[in-house]
Amino acid sequence: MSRVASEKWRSKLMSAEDAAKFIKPGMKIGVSGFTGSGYPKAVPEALAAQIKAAQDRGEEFQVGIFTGASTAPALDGSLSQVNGINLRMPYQSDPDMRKRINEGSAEYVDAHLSHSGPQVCSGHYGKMDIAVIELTAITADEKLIPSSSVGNNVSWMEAADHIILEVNSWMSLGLEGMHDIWYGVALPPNRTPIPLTSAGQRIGQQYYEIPFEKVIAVVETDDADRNTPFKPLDADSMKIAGYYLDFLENEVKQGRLPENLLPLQSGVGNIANAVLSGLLNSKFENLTSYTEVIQDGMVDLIDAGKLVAASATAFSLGPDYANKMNDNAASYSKTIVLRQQDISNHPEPIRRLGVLACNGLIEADIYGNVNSTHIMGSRMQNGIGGSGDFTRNAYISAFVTPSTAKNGDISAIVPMVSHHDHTEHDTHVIITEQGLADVRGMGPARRAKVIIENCAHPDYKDQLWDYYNRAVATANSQHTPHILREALDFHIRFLETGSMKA
Ligand code: 0RQ
Repeated sequence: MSRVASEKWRSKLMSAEDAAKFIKPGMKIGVSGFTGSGYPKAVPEALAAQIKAAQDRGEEFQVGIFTGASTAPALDGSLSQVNGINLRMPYQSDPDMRKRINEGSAEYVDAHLSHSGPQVCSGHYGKMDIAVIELTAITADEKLIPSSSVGNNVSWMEAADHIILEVNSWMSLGLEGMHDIWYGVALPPNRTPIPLTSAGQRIGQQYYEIPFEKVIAVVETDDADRNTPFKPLDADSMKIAGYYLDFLENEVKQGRLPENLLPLQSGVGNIANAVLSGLLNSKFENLTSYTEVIQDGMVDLIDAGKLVAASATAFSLGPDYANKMNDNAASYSKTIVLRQQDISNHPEPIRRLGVLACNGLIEADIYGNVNSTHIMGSRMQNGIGGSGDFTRNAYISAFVTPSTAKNGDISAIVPMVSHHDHTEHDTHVIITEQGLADVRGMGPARRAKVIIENCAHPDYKDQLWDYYNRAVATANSQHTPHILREALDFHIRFLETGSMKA
């Protein structure tokens, strides 16, 4: 049976190829999709084919692509392969997209995820032309059921002149009821408080409200989300997770955290997943989470009855877990709430709830400044994503990373980060497989000592101590000792010799 049950909405049905014809060169397109879930599966590929055909005729054809966060080969991949994107925001992790960004053929605006929707709605990027949004179903009584991510969909549908809907029958009908769409978000000066006082609370409605007259096409699809399997847990990830869990246990023991902790935010990647699996075997009960994505480890925690409320904006599941979610979505929706990203990542609830943030990094410096986005100061990896939203506003903000990269030739702890995403003010705890640095309540001198001693790899400790001690000994030594002429020597050495080792 068709997922577009309403006769009225069926009148807009057409092929992806015909729908993509509405998209013209230079348009700005707001697309659904967040960490590989809930992105449109057919129109972007049809658009990529039309761009390629136009280019073959010698015509220029590029568009601006605005998403929730990262998408999939069918979207970022297909459009970047034909060099069809001239502007991209706010987050990506696709190899082809990354290549276009770094070669300069696509302009990339690496925005905080919580800012991205409101910035577009308030016109920072000019007019948005078309929103392309995936749904689970349109019911006979015209209910529009969101799919596996909410992301910026509400903002895009509000900002865009026209809307194309993809209705994907791969999505479980059990998702109905999992979403919490709050139409109270407004731009200043009309903003009101977000009435959220617990992670699992529902403040809105289950369905989107979309003005029928704005919809120019409805396309039917039947295609799985991108389901990238997590790598099996390695020894270092498990060590890092172990340090973090010991830290949390001690915070409870010291009376600084309640026994069921505070809502957890867990960044992307394997270490974050190792933390979640560590929680599974821990003594913590009645946990909650207020985060961006529902990962495999959270599903296990829900199954074990340990995670009692989970708020996010999207799924980011491996293939087995995506199937499990599809089979049991109705039951999981008792625990999981999917919200729009300007609520899931909003500083106000994050600060109010006292979220415990745990995010990955590329490099941290001896004072706690963090680079999450750039390799060797220049090359964009993914983007800041939600890491800034959470770390700036968390109750306790932890960063996790292996102490080295590239087979040990790069130290993740450096004298000065080559790009700044999170400042020392936002870093409370840094953890590597070497150990944990709890730098709360410490000034720069103590921070440097704890970070070098507890987190740096033994191959780099002497080099870091040497830098620090000489910085302290310079005539210029003040609050945060640096030798500016040498602060990036680790990076320069890697670029020149292929290793940061002296
Ligand atoms: O390169 O792919 O060429 O092998 O960077 O590194 O170790 O696979 O790390 O997947 O955990 O990602 C910060 C990028 C870490 C991620 C970052 C190289 C390394 C590899 C990736 P290859 P890993 P992870 C809220 C949170 C921003 C968004 C965010 C990220 C590649 O966590 O995108 O936090 N964060 N959202 O070899 C040179 C170094 C390096 C390095 C790693 N120091 N120098 N290269 N690499 N360290 C989201 C939610 O709430 C879900």
